[in-house]
Parts: sequence; C-alpha cells; structure tokens
Amino acid sequence: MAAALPDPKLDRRGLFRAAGGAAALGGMVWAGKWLSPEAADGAGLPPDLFLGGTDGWIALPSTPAIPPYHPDVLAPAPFTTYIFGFRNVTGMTDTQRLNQKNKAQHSAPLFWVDQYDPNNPRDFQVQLTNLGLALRPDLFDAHTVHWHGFRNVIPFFDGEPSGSVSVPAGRTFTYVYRPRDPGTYMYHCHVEDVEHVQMGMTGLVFVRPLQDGQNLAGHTQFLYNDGDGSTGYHREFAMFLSEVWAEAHWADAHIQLPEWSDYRADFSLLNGRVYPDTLAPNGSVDPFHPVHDADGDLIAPAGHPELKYQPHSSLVPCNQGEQVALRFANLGFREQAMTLSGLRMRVHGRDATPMRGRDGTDTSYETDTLNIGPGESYDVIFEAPTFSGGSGSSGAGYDTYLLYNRNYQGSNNLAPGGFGGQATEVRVYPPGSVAPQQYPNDWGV
Ligand SMILES: [Cu+2]
Repeated sequence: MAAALPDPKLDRRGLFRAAGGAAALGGMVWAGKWLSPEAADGAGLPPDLFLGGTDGWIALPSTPAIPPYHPDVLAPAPFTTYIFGFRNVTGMTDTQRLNQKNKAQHSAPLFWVDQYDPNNPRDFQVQLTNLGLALRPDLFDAHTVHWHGFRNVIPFFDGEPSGSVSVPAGRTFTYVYRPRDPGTYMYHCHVEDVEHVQMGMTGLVFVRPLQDGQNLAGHTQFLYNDGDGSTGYHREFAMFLSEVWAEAHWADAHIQLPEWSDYRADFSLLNGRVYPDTLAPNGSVDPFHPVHDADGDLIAPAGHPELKYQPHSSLVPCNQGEQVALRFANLGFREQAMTLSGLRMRVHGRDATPMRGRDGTDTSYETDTLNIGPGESYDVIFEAPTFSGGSGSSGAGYDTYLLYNRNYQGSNNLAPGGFGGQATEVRVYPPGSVAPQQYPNDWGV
C-alpha cells in the first residue's frame, strides 16, 4: 500500500531534485541566504600520501649502556631500541604494505604540501593504515594523524581521538586537508599521545606558499607569501627534534608500564638520529618518490645498515653565498636551544606564522640560537659565508659550522664524551660545488 504523500512539491524526492538542480547552478537559496558550500575538491582521486602505523626497531649508540633498558636485549641486531612509528607506503601493493608491519621508522616520514590554491583547487589527502603491532599484539592500539597547529581543521580529520575518529588495527582512513597557512608544522599520532609520540609516531610537515614559482629577488622558492622575495632560499633542510627515554621504550617491548613522571630523555634526536649519525646519508626521504626493495622494506643508507629505519640525514651541504632555509620543529618533551655556531640565522616565521606585524612591519630578527619549546616551530634562513679554503675541522674542501643543542644534556645525551645528540654540521663549499636539491634535505650530490 502506497503511503499518502503530502504536497508532491515538498516530498523528499522532490526536495532532492530541487537541491540537485540548484547544485548544478553552484548553490541554492535557503531562507533568503545564498548557500555555496565548498565541495571536497579532489574527492574521488587517490590519496597523495599513504602512511602505515606500526612498531619496529631503531639503532641508538649502545655504549655507555643503561642497564637493563638500553640496549634492549630483545632488539634484533644491529638495532637497540623498540619504537612505534609511521612508514611511507605510497605506491605499494597491498602485500608490500602489509609487509611493513614491525618496520616503522623514526622520525616519521617528512612531507610537504602546497598551499591551497582557489584557482586550482585541490585538497591534500593522507591515507593512514594501521598495520598493527608485531611485538605487542595484546596492545590493540588505534593510531591517528594529528597535524599539529593546522588552523581550522575539520574535527573529523583532526586525529584527536576523543573528538574524532581513530584507525584501529587492520583498518584504513583518509585524512583531507586544505592548507591555507604556509610554514612549518609537525604531525603525530594522537592516540595515548604521550606514549605514541615518545615511541616515535611523530615527524615534520610543512606548507609551501602560493608565491612559489614566481621570480622575486632572484628566488623561486620561499618560506612565506612575503611579496618581496625576502624569504627566498636556494636550499631547504628540515630539522626535527625528538627524544627517546630508553626505559619507556624498553617497557613497551617488555610488557611493562613506565612511570611518566620519572621522564628523562636519554637520547635527544635530530631527524631521528644522534650525532654523528646525523651526518650519515639519507635513505629514501622523498615522500612522493619513495624507494624500497621488492618487499616494500626500506633500503639502508649507504654504509649504515643500523640506520635502515632512521632514513633522515641532518647534514647541510651548501655553496658559499647561498640562502639556506632551516625548518625546525620540536616534539620532544623538553625545550631545546639550537645554536648555529659562527653564523647568524634570520627568523622569518614561528609556528607557521610569518614575522610580520598587523600593518606589515617586518618583525624578522637575527640570532644564533633558537629556544624551541615542545610543539613549536621556527623557519630561519642563513647566508652561507665565503668559503675560506677548507679550514676548521675538515681541511677537506669545505668549511664546517656546527649546528648543535646549546642545552648540553641534549647534545651529549647525559653521557659526557659519550653519545652525541642533537648536533650536525653545515658544510660550506666553493661556488658551484653542490648541485641543486631534488627534495628537502637532499645533499645535492
Ligand atoms: Cu599511535
């Protein structure tokens, strides 16, 4: 029996027809207001980046030991430390993706997106697959992607688990972003975040300004939409600060619970490594052209099998006279003081905000030390000085300038004369020596 419908002009199907017809015109009139909701541009296109969340193992200096926590007796050689982390699984087959369980990396894959362009609308989509934890199948933890500092994020895509969805083991979710604010950010899993961030599910992400590609003051790449080329640069390097408390990592591996109020950072990491490993070559770090073996596994940086799951180098090679951009973000739990010894850095942005007053006044400033609190980011540019003939520590065709944590417990990892930590080198070569970069942190060789 057909139900009697009210006025056919107002039935549900009719309303859809009316809405559909209006949508074809770009919007609809509602109570006298013109509604023009923005559709999710790019919906239906494949995601731009695919991440897997899982556990794994990394290598930190094994001496001096921190018994019984470090090195972890469960760690397969040449590794020392249990982690949770992300992997870039873009372009992989389903089989290759599933193979990456227990093959997480630290820090998380660096990636970047272009600022949203209303004239060429395209949202950025990141698909997260929770691959599960191989060593702790009892921990059926969900994972998320939380883009820290993203303005006006749609709560659904925020990744904070009490206000949005999380991704259980074996499931997949696609995050959609419309980035409107250039600058440097960080991202992390927000599930039990003190633990998951400390365990390694954290990395750096940045937004390129719309101004990129224009020619201003001799530059085509910029930190911000400065209008005058003042934030233009020749090379760019991400510097992601994080920490490892060995006891917490050991506890997760050994089915124990750490007491977080006992927190102490045994290792302070720069891009997931400690000095002098920070100088070792990159592994596969171009997020949009990832390289892996037939199983989908990472390929270790040349000569460093122990750094297989720490692919990000922090070495800064450059030619004299170049403008070099450094993007710092700190998601350790302590404030750090990164010093570029002997060179001045100009601070052009903080927390993805250009150094401009409300009236446009330039508030950028020069310093040799950045005090970076947890959750903060800085965008700076230094000018590579004149090559002096390979003096300093190298005598090998380049000048060396140290970039290190002036908070010494972060540069020696509580072991004076021991580990090394948040430290790396800027190497300045004669003009024309270092080739243009193919991607951020690329050595140009
Ligand atoms: Cu997580």
